[in-house]
Amino acid sequence: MRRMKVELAKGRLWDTSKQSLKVPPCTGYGAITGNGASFLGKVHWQRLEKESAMFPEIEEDSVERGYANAREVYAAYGVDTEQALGRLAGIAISLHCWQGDDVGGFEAVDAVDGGGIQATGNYPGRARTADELRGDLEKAYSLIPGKHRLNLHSMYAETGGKKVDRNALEPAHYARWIDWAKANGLGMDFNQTCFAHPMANSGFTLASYDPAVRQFWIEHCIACRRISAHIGRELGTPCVTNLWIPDGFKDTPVDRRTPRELLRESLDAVFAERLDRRHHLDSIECKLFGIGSESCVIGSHEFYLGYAVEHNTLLCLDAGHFHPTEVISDKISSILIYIDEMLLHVSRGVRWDSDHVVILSDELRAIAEEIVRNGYIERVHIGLDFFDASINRIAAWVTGTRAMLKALLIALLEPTDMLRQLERDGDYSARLALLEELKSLPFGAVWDYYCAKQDVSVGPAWINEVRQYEADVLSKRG
Ligand code: RNT
Ligand code: ZN
Repeated sequence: MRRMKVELAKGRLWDTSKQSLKVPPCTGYGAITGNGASFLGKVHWQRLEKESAMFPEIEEDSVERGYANAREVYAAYGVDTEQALGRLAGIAISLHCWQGDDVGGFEAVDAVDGGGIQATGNYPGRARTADELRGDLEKAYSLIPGKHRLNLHSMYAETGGKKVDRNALEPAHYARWIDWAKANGLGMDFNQTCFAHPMANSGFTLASYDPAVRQFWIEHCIACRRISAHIGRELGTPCVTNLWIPDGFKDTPVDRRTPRELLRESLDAVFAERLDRRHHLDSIECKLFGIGSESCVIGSHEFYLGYAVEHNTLLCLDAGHFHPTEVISDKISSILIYIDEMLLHVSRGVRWDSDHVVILSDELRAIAEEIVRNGYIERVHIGLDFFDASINRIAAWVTGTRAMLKALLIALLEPTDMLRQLERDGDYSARLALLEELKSLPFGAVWDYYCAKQDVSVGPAWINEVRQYEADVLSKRG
């Protein structure tokens, strides 16, 4: 045993004693600072793989002490941390399957492009089969506190090697996913896949001038709605099925009107069949521009907002689908005046890319605040939508989902009534000052305690598990 001081800075582990960390398992003392919380306590060191340091596992008594202190701090603001954690545990995040294989799917079709969905990077270990993807997802879920959902795209059908075109898909093609979801206690959501298919090669699907193309995609969308209703019935929780189409023009179109009228007609055909809302919910997703549709996207925000209001479908807002300085957090309270429920695709736009891994950014916090402050937890379905092929894909899922949960926790720990009162009194100085003070409250200690209670790694120790899984499983994939 020896005494050593460690600090976590910029995601790296430093041994300030300058001693090599290549030591057999031992226990030392460490100070770990980060996220507004600090602990001084025992740190477990495990054997080091590949000469790289293991991230420390924080001992339970340190977590307990940190939490006891945080609980008192929050209580001084009238905030009950236990209640906040209880509410957090009730929020399910829908994890998008497509981060695990770079939006590939497992259909027996020839390689196609189209749709502007492009994951960049070639980090090894992409899931090549549904079984691999399920295994990877299980690993990810095990590192995320709480019970969550799976968001599956229709192109992840399992057809037993048989070519089944998208307009002929049936519930049976998802039987293994459904069984797996049941076994793991996961709810499911679903998506029509109107891209990466020969019938989408023109860049148009439901808004195509070609009636045969439109008909094919209408049939696909209808098939998916029925599959969704089946999934929802089987799992006992409504399956949100989100429709996104890539249709749009690279260069300035002359006619923006006709494709939009065609899209409306197609949607009417897709949604004609009434399905039980206890099992299935329709959602439509807008976009401002995409790769190859820079000048005009047919399914714009205004288009789908109008459609959702008219038909009371869910509206999906993807955080990366607007002007770079435009935020979705500000839209939620306007939209929910007119429709019952919405879906979020929580993502992170970086310049022209709409799909970077979610981090605890100001906008992520603002999204969570809007949901929590306004009492929308029941009305806003939270899904993630990012795909990064340049880093470990499980690390991507876990980082993004943990960030979303942290943002929700911060919002749940806010003394909102106090802030509201200041605002109503017109005391904007105190409102601003208090909002800034709240940023340094020890939410990190509450988060760590939540992770411990939910039986997942506290702090950065989950990265060790991802590395281990990479060594044992991912690195063996061709
Ligand atoms: C595309 C949309 C859409 C997709 C997924 C794969 O810009 O965001 O949600 O990312 O359907
Ligand atoms: Zn999206």
